[in-house]
Amino acid sequence: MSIVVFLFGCALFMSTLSEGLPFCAYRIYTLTERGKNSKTDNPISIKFHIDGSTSPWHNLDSDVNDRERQHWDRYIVPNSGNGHLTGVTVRNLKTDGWEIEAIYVKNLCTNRVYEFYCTGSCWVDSPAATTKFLPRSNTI
Ligand SMILES: [Ca+2]
Ligand SMILES: [Ca+2]
Repeated sequence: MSIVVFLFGCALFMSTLSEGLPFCAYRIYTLTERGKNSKTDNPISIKFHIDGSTSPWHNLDSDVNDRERQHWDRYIVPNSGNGHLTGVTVRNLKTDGWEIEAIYVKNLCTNRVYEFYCTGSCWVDSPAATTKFLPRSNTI
């Protein structure tokens, strides 16, 4: 192994350590709509659709009051492989509805960003619309 490759590997490892992230996590950004009832304080979970298979559910939880009106929130969840994301499904098992404007998912291993924009109604709440599937809008 050359010294350059070794140093690069060390730098990558240290940057991962300094962010406290596992390798190949997904970083998720969500934007809540601006309407009156768009915010929620309910637990929300997400799963990923990747080349025809689906991941387990992952809780979207942070240490702030997240999912407030017109706010971006940021989460980290384990990576589900490096296949292309074709969609995400969002779940809300309680009655305080959440209206989504957009979700971005960045694969920290590949640096690809997948964008999921809501068109039309984009509410998740129980029991009317416990889950909402968002197909991929774009890939950066
Ligand atoms: Ca909230
Ligand atoms: Ca609400």
